[in-house]
Amino acid sequence: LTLENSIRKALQLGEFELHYQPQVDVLTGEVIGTEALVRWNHPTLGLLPPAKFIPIAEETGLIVSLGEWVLRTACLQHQVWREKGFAPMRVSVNLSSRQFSKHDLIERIEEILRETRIDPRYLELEITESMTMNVDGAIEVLGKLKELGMQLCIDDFGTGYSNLYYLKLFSIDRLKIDRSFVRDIMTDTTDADIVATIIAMAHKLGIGVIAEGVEDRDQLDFLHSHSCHEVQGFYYHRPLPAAQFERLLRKRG
Ligand code: G
Ligand code: G
Ligand code: MN
Ligand code: NA
Repeated sequence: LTLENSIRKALQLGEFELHYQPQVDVLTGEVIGTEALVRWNHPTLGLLPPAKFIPIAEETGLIVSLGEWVLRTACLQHQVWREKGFAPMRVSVNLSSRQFSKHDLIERIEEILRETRIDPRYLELEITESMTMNVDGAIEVLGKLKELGMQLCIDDFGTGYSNLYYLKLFSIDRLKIDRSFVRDIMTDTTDADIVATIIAMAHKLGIGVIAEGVEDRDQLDFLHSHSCHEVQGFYYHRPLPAAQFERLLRKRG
């Protein structure tokens, strides 16, 4: 079986699952959102991280079906948590460039919104800077996604070919500072300056900013002192299976 065919089969057999990494408000300690991250629960190899299968899924185009499964599953999970009485929170889903360039992206997303009945205000799509550069009509697509009522986040911000033009068009809700900058924030003054500048720019533009890859207290203090109040990272929580994420919500009740 080629890896391509195994992925196809895994989709049919329901071997993929989502883990949820909490996003925390530094000021209150509250979980304010969650990023859905796909894993492959492989029958013989165990739980495989995205790096093991996303590249092939991208190359073969299977990422489109996988991405739709991810989006639908995250929306359904959000609805389950709502029904269980938890305060509704933002759920972020990664969009691949292949998905972003599909001509029927908007229709497919509309269908998933209708089907799952999620309030789109709680759904955030994470896109990367390069996606907005490489796709013809990217600004229009972003505009249509906004019209559907969803939030848009630029993932890995600062690592791609930045196109600040789309920030000017107000279609972006949040910048996610790439973890490569956060990692060396305490030892590399350039990284520290870049992070401080991204935060300041987001505040000036009136858009949200979240830091990913926060692993220790010093990084957290730096971000806090520069008024970045949303963080995601191992310092607080790793990505968790849905049941464990739910336990966390209960504990924090
Ligand atoms: O979960 P982990 O930190 O190992 O994720 C590694 C990479 O895989 C990240 O860059 C993340 O954006 C990507 N990834 C995780 N889940 C998805 C998904 O559902 N769709 C896409 N396109 N990428 C994902
Ligand atoms: O590229 P993307 O932003 O979607 O990546 C999310 C990935 O980052 C997930 O695979 C997740 O496991 C990983 N991640 C989340 N928090 C941390 C962290 O604090 N440190 C490191 N090294 N990786 C993290
Ligand atoms: Mn992401
Ligand atoms: Na990222």
